[in-house]
Amino acid sequence: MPAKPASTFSFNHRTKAFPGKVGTGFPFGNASMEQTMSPALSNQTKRWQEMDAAHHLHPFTTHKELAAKGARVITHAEGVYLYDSEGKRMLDGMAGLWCVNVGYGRKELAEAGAKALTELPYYNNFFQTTNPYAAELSEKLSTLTPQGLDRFFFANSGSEANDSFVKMVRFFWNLQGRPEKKTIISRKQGYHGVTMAAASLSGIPSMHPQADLPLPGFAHIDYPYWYGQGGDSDPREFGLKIAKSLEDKILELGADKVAAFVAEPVQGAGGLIIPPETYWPEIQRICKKHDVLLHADEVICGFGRTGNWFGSHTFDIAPDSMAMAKGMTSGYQALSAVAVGPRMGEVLFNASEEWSHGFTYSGHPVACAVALANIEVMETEKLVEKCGGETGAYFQKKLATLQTHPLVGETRGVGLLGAIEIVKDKKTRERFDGDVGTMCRNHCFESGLVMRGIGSTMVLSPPLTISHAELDELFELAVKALDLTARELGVL
Ligand code: PXG
Repeated sequence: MPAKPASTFSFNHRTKAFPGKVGTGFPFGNASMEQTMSPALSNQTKRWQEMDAAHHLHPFTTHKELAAKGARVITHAEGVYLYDSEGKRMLDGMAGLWCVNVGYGRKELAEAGAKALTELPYYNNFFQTTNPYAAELSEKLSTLTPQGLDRFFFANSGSEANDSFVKMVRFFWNLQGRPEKKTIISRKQGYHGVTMAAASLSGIPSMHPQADLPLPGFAHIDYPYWYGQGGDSDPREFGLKIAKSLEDKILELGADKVAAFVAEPVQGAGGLIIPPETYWPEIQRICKKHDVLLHADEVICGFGRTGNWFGSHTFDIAPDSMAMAKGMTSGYQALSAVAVGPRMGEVLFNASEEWSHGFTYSGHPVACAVALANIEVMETEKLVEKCGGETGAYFQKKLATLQTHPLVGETRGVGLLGAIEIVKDKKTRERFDGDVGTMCRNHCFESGLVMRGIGSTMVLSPPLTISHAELDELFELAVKALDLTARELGVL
């Protein structure tokens, strides 16, 4: 029997039969928000689409395809709803890109940003200078992070935070007189960003060949995807088996050559992979045993998403360092940070040589002011407690009801993260040929819901402010989209 999951997670396994063909596991294949160019579009929309098609290179997009269809133009947003230039309303089941934790249209954040823009629109933190917002934010963050992670380096994106970590950990081992301890191990299907080092950390195969990545000094191991790869095994045993691949890799490379292990508490863009409960304790044991630093990528899990301030709290992880971004400002400003614990922190703070790294906008006053206001809203409205309590529980209860749908093989989730596995055969876990995630995602859009397709896994990550009534609407729309997908596949 599958192990009983910890109370905060839901693994609604329908079967543990051997899987058939699993999904492509390719998360970005269906990232674009395509729509059919319709002659009924307003002139203004058409004009924006033309400008965009002529001049705008989009992230993770096949531009020929986008130009033929025309981009959806999102013009405004309020609460959990997005509005496009044609006036269509969509419930944003993804909180933007897993980031708008306090919902759209929050005046508190806008006002804090406007105040900082008026008082100190910019000054840098180089040359022995700071600003009140960066100082206050770093102190505030130290009260929220796991024990000991009390020092912060600020950057502007998750990619930059992880890139900065790579440089930091190299510097750390150099200062320790261990310049050979440099290889960083991360996981297949991990997503850590797109800069050269962050993309090298990422384990999504399509992200490497175009830029001749990964760089030397990066290695990837298996990831704990029980539903897709665990077959008939007990999830607990599967968790241990996959954790062991870290030890195997460390021994293969030599522990004296391995600097750190980098992983998301829950893999997000790689398919919302929630590890079995045996996984994280074993990973931590292995890191300690071989003196390998543990870096938690909290870019999605941080700021309440899993029901605690950080995923490390939810999964009882004690990392040496963390990356955070997204929910830090609820996406209202571009801001990220690397948090470091005492081991790295003491060495970096006491180094007699200069830390030769930093961005023009590190600790930007406006971004830090917005982050402070964002955290205040989260605290005042008890959003983390709600995500770990009633809102999260209601979301997980509704998510679990989708298991009875003919297309759904498994649902799983934690806090306000949810995944729905679309399968052809619930017993064998065989997948449909073709991109059913995109098919379902398109039905979601048409029905007025933003839900993300990753291979044949649909994922949800709504704002933490979502109400029960809005969750009812979200799941009604999800069922509608699943029904339309089933019909298109000839199942219903
Ligand atoms: N780490 C994690 C865990 C992420 O999810 C990054 C780092 C990089 O952050 P920036 O700010 O550099 O993008 C991310 C970003 C998707 C999707 O479609 C997910 C991300 C970014 C874009 C798309 O799921 N995550």
